Amino acid sequence: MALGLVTAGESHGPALVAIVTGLPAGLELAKHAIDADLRRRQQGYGRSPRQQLESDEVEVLAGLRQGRTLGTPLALVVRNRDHANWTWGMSPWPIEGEPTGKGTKPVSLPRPGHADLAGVLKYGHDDVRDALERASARHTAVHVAAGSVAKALLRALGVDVAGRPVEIGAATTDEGMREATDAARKDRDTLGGVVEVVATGVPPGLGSYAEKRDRLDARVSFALMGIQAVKGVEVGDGFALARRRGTEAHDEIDPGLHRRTNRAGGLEAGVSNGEPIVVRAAMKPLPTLMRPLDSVDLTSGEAAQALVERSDVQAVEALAVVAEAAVAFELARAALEKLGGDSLDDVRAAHRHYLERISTLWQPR
Ligand code: EPS
Repeated sequence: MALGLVTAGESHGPALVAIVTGLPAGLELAKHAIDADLRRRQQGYGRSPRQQLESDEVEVLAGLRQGRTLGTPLALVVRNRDHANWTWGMSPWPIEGEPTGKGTKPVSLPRPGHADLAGVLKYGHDDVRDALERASARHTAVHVAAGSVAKALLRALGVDVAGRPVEIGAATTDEGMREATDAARKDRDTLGGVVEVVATGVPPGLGSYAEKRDRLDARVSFALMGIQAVKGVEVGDGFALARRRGTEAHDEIDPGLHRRTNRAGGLEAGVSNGEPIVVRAAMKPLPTLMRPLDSVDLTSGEAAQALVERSDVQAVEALAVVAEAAVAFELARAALEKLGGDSLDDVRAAHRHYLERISTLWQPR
């Protein structure tokens, strides 16, 4: 069965939920490792006061026994602590009596760049909140939990996946990124940036050139583009390749079948080539602004300023963790397609057998 993921959960609802299907039995998971990834996602210099309210931790409701997967659907939950302030406004069921707490008044001022306007038009909501709650990047928390599980599986195959911010605003050094964040905070503005994810230890031959839906570069790009606020994805040298000549664009093959460069980012023709997989994602500046842009009040139809709310200044460090999770999940899916079995031992045996078969030609560095 293919590795699958479905999630549910609103930003200020009771909890976020993920169900991961298609995991082999016998994979050992550690709660502290998943929680550590959840914490990494919450940290970051530009995060909002919301992060002081949340202290994300995973609960497992199914699919795991004594820390080992059962080969059945794995159900993960991350609770929203902030829900305590929204129990009336975000209650799944109608509550009798006077509205109290947050989220009780309808939102009618859509933010340019958020899902607000499109969501209201598409679903016929009369409260922008009905759209923004699910569109919020809050539910990336549960994607990170699922990605952490995928990373445990990949680790069993010697694959490591790591994400990091490489640009915040236009800054590329740690100090510059901090300064840019401070300057934007002072101006009550927001920033975007670029993150890079590198996967090492990926064997050649994951993915396929046979159909576009099978191409691993397409699948990893899809996984990254599906993350909130991502507006661009690059594989290897990406757009820069378009400006080079062929002799300077490709990666020469040495006698050990390794590459002298890695401009392709470890992916050729949609298939991993044994070099590190290197992908980047570009994030637009966050659309919730303290200095709002022009919009329209949907109740009156009059010109108005967009909704003003607390916001992160930038969440690029968080995106690095979310992007790492997304790439890990897609690589785990591709690895199981090639090496899949009902138990982790089956997967490991298939991995060993495959590496042995190609070993006369190619060996890991
Ligand atoms: C988000 C808005 C902010 C962020 C949130 C994503 O939340 P709030 O509206 O409660 O201030 O903090 O991200 C998280 C809560 C999180 O855990 O990442 C948005 O509109 O996308």
